[in-house]
Amino acid sequence: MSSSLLKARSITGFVLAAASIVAAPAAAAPEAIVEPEVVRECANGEALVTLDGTGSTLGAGFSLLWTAPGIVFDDPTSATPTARFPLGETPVTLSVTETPATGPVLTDTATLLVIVEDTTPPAVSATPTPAILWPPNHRLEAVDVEITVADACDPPDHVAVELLDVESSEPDDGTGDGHTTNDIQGAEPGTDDRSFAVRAERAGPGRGRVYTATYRVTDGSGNATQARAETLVPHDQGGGSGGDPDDLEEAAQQAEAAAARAEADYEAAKAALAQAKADLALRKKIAQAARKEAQRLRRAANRAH
Ligand SMILES: [Ca+2]
Ligand SMILES: [Ca+2]
Ligand SMILES: [Ca+2]
Repeated sequence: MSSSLLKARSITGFVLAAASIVAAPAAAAPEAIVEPEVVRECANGEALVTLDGTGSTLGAGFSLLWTAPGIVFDDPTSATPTARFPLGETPVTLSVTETPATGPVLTDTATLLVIVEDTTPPAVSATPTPAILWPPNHRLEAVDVEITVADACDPPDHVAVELLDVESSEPDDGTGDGHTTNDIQGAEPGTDDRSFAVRAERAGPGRGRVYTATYRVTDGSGNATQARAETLVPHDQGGGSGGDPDDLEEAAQQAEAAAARAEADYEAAKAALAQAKADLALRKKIAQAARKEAQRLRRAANRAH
């Protein structure tokens, strides 16, 4: 007995569970055969998919019909129809029907799943305005970040943008940067925050400061890309002239701080030296006292003999 005869069949609207009831000969029974799953990568929200029913019973007296919810096939009666399938899973049914000249109409059906998936993360660029802050006058300056997203599957408004953090390459209040704090303000990590403020300053002895805003952009299928927007506060304007008043002020502050540290070091060394001298004098006194005591004991011993 052919395995196909064990399948449930629909005969002019009645479903029969037992093949033995079907009167048609095994060789003539229709068979619907398809691959159980078809997986395609998404492009612009969908995939163009050509299905394959050529393994089914074909020929004179047999007809095919493909159906799927919301899907329009180019030719639903073809053995190899083509249709656009949306992102996600769509069940498809192939019915193969035999219409003999005489006798009952026999139908066999097979189902498959068309899976359109997005496995590609979005391409992202993050561009800050301004990208360079000058002069380094310690003022807070607004930074706006433009995020451009291109995803193979999702439209730009279907991706999620999240600010992860804004970081400075220098300490908030480091050496030679003007004694200010809260150099990054108005940034809300965890939200789609594309504007914040950063302080236009950098350490005088450094090589310039970089503020880096890091974003994570996630498409509708959970594929994520990180992008960085960097705003630079250069050490100088590249001429190396050193004539910028702010540079001079920074250099003066730096020199003052260095002088203060040297003075403190000197005082500490002097104190340590004084302590060492005092220790030395004390040890000398103890040694002298010990020597005197030793002499006294020796004289006392001589007298006793
Ligand atoms: Ca994608
Ligand atoms: Ca600061
Ligand atoms: Ca903000």
